[in-house]
Order: sequence, then structure tokens, then C-alpha cells
Amino acid sequence: MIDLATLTRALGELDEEKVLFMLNEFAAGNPTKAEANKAIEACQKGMAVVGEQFETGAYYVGDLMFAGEVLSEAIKILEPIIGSDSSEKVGKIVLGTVHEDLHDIGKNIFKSMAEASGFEVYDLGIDVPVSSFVEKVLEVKPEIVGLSGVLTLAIDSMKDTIDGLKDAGIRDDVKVTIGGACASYDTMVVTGADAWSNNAAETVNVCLDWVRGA
Ligand code: B12
Repeated sequence: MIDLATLTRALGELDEEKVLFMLNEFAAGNPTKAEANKAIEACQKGMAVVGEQFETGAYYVGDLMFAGEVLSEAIKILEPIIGSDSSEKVGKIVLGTVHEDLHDIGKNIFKSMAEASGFEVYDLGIDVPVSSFVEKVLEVKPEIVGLSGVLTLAIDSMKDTIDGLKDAGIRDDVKVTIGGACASYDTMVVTGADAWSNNAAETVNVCLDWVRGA
């Protein structure tokens, strides 16, 4: 198993070479999905360190961008382990990063994991207006809507989006889960969502329970 603390530190220090070397070695050892999930959690912690360094002024926006690129490369290595598409379809999810938020790496991880569990995912991308969510829900009639966001202002955007579903008369036709660094129990209550998540793997199981009627 990969040394998770070292992986977190390497990402926090933006040591691209070390992060990719460690993950390539890890992937070559045929890890399980659960082990790959642990590696993703370690990367997520590394990104939190990057965020803290940005807040203290030690890192700049360029460093955030570089961290995003390194993490995207890292996830590419892990994707075949966490997400080979399942042929049996279990349900539909309309997913997107809410308006004014451009962060998408966590959303993309959730998408891969949900697809691997058999969901058809309609990914609307980033900075998604309320109207696009409403139109897609009316069009594909999913069981679940996933709203991603990491900025504090994304909480308002999530609330707008759920209010938009209410105004269109379709809020009760779907379960809504919010996810990303801004998601918490309180955020779930404020936005009117049904669930919240800082961990994509756990929430895929919640989604499976929803479509199975558990
Ligand atoms: C990389 C990064 C960027 C990259 C994003 C690249 C990309 N393609 O996404 C770039 C450079 C573009 C960027 C820009 C900015 N960023 Co930024 N960024 C980050 C950073 C370092 C990492 C985010 C990340 O990828 N985390 C790793 C992923 C894996 O974690 P995650 O998103 O939480 O996802 C996991 C779960 O939450 C869950 N999940 C995620 N989405 C969903 C959805 C559903 C439905 C479900 C079920 C689950 C789920 O699954 C994932 C795996 O488990 C964070 C720091 C942090 N602590 O997060 C700052 C951070 C989010 N950024 C911040 C800021 C301030 C900015 C900028 C304003 C900077 C600027 N001055 O320009 C801009 C804003 C642009 C915008 N309008 O969105 C702040 C936000 C502060 C706040 N509270 O609002 C943070 C917290 C840094 C900080 N500590 O100051 N950023």
C-alpha cells in the first residue's frame, strides 16, 4: 500500500514528480478500489494543504492552477482502478458545478465513481446556470441531481439551483446531493438538499440506496 502521509505531503509541496511516481508505482501493484479511494482521500488532504498555503500567502493563484493540473494527472492514473464503466445501468444523475464556481476535479471524481457503479451521468460542466439544471432534469428525468461546489459563494448558487427546481415543480421528483469543500450538514439544511458529501465514494453508496428504494 502507498504511504498516504507521504503522498499528502508531496502534493501539498507541489512535488509533481514524486506524486506521479508514487501513484504509478501504486497502480502497477494492482490495488483494490478501496485502496485507490484512500489514495484519493490523501490527495484531497494534500489539496487542502495547498489551499491553506494559498490563504497564508505562501502560494499564489498560479500554484493553485498547478496543483489542479497535478491532481488531474494523478486522478488519470487512479481512474482505471476506481471507475471502469459498469454495463448494467442502475439510474441517472444530472451533475454539475454550480454557477460562479469553476472547480471541477472533485465533481469529475464523483462522476467516475458513479459511472463505475452503473449510473448514467449527465455532466453539465462548470459554472452551470440554474436554467441548465432545470432543462436537463426535465429532459432526462434523473432520480438524482448532484451539485458540486467548493467556494463559499457556491452555497448560494446551490440554494438558487434547488429553488429553481422547486419553481419548475420538479424538486420532489429527484433527490439532491451537494458535494465539495463547501458542503456540510449546515449547508445541506440551508440549501434544502437531501444529502451532502466531502467523500465521493461514500455518496455513491447513498445514491445506490436511493435508486434501490432503501
Ligand atoms: C485546485 C484549486 C483551484 C483550481 C481549480 C482547478 C479545477 N479544474 O478544479 C483553480 C486554479 C482554477 C482555482 C481557482 C480559484 N480558487 Co481554488 N482551490 C483549489 C484547491 C487547492 C483544490 C480544490 C480541489 O480540487 N480539491 C480536491 C478535490 C478532490 O476535493 P473536492 O473538490 O472537495 O472533491 C471531493 C469531495 O468533496 C467530493 N465531491 C466534490 N464534488 C462533488 C459533487 C457531488 C454531487 C458529490 C456527491 C461529491 C462531490 O468528491 C471529491 C472526492 O471525494 C482548493 C483548496 C481546497 N481545500 O479544496 C482551493 C479553493 C477552493 N480555491 C479558493 C479560491 C479563493 C479560488 C479563487 C477565487 C482564486 C482566485 N483568486 O482566483 C479561484 C476561483 C475560481 C472560481 N470562480 O471558481 C479557496 C476558496 C475559498 C472559499 N471558501 O470560498 C480555496 C478553498 C483555497 C483557500 N483555502 O483559500 N482553484
